[in-house]
Formats: sequence, structure tokens, C-alpha cells
Amino acid sequence: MSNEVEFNSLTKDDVKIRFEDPSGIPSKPTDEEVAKHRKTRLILVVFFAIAVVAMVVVAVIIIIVAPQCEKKEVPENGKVKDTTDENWWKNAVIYQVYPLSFKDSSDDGYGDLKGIAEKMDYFTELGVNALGLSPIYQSPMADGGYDISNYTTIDKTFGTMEGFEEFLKEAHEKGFKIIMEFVPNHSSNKHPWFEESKKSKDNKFRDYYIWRDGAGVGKNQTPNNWISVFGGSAWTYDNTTDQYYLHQFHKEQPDLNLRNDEVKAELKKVLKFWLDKGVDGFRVNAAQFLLEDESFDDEPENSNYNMSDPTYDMLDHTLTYGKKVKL
Ligand SMILES: [Ca+2]
Ligand SMILES: [Ca+2]
Repeated sequence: MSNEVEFNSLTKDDVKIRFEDPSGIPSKPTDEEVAKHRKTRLILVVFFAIAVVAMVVVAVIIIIVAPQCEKKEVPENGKVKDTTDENWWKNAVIYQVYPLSFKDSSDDGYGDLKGIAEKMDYFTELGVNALGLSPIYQSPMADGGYDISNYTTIDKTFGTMEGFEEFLKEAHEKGFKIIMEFVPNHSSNKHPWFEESKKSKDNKFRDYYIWRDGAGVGKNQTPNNWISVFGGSAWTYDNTTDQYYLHQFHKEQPDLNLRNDEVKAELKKVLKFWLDKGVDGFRVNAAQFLLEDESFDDEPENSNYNMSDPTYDMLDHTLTYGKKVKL
């Protein structure tokens, strides 16, 4: 090791100091230097160990006190075990059956309840817990059973009430829940409520549906521009009382007035009727169409409408779809 100090002059600017170690290898610390830093190393090691232990303890505490996830009920052999559990539907596998075309047991070309019962082993194989039945109520079938003329009767196409009770019993014995279709937005135009409602403006059932005068000077135009889901005006004229009735779907499906307390009471009775039979739940049909805005104003045109779109999309359904109104 050589250290060279050159003083070429005594002035500050000219002083040149050079330290060189030709080997380039740092010098080995002396025993004194090692002893000096030993204490510092020891403190750092202890501090690191304490930090690790502290983190482990905190992690364990977090795991213990954190909210526990709800334990999921695991169905055994594809069945919901606890039939008294009101939350069964949260874990259920539901098979929606369209009875009219599912299985025909009577060879008349239409599916029926016995046909569905014959396929219960098939549902078991699939691991299904619940069957949802599209409408099986008495219906003129203008809209595949969604036009109901009697909410508490089984349409003869599908069987009888006695046959339904047998079906329900067998389904329950095999571990299936049964979900019925509930169609509160409209009835069939052949329902006795509507047949009464259309007779006169002061009929007891008049307010069960939504009747309006025509618009325009001669009152010969539809009350507003609302469109039916299936195309065309949502209003149909009835000359018996010279008024229009509302139907968000087919004209054979007049909308019920769900702001009428008697209508709501009647529909609750329907639900109770089927619950008393022993059904396990309902699927609510067309819930977004239940209420219309009471202003009965025209709906705005849909600026994004294309000619290839369904007619229903011509309007922006701000007043007839998904209407949030307190009942
Ligand atoms: Ca049949
Ligand atoms: Ca409605």
C-alpha cells in the first residue's frame, strides 16, 4: 500500500492529494472495528426478530377476530336437506320447466303434469333441487299460458287440481321444491274480472284495470304513444264504454291496476291459495311492467333506435318500464 502526497506548491489551489491502493481491495477491519459494530448488529438482529414475531401475532389476531363467512349448506346427493330452511333457494339448482312442451303423457300433443312427474329421476340425475313451473293455470293460451283466466285452477291441458296435488306430493317425497309462476301484471281478457270491468264505467271491477279516454278532439286517438312489448299501441279501444284499456303485452292481456287495493288483496289471496297447497315459492313474471307512471304522458323517442330493432324499442320507456313507485 502506498500513499502519496504531493505538494507542488503551498498555495491552496495547487495542492494535490492522492490516496492510492494498487490492490483495489478494501483493507480488513481491525479487531477494534469489529468489536465496535458488534453491539449494533446484535441490536438490529433482535429488533428484526421482534418485528417478525409481532407480525405473526397480528396476523393470528386478525384471523381470529375477522368476520366469518356464512357457511354454505352443501346439498347431499343433489337435494336440499333441511326442508324447513327458508333460505333453501340460495343454494338450490332450479330447473325451469315449460310444461306445454316438456313431456306429453297423454299423447294429445301437449305436455302435462304427469309428463313432468315421469322425468323426476332425470332431474335427480342432473342434481336439480327445485322445479320452476311456467304457468299451468286456466288460460285461453293467447300467450302460452301467461294470459290467465283463473289463477286458482289448473288448465285441463296439464291435468286436474287433484293431479297437481299428487304431483306436488311426489315431488316433495323425491326432495324437490316446487316454484310456481306468479303473473300479477295482467290477466287474460277472458278473466271474469275483465269481463265485468268492460261492461260499464261504474262496474265494481272497472278499476281493476286501466281505462282511459281517447285523445284528440274526437277522442278517437289512443290516450298516448305507449307501445306494447309485442308491437303496436299498448291501448285497445272497447266500444262498449267508448274507452281504451292498457295492455303492455298482447291485447288479450289487459294490465291489472296494481294501485287498486282490492286487486292487491285478490293477488295476495292467490299466493296464499298456492302456499296452502304446499308450493315452495313463486317466480314473479314481468315485474318491471307492474306500474306505469300516473301522468300518462307520451314517452320520448329512443334516439338510438335502428329500423331493424323491434318496434317496442322505438321509445325510451321511462314511464312504463322499471317504474319505481311506492305502492
Ligand atoms: Ca298431454
Ligand atoms: Ca302494468
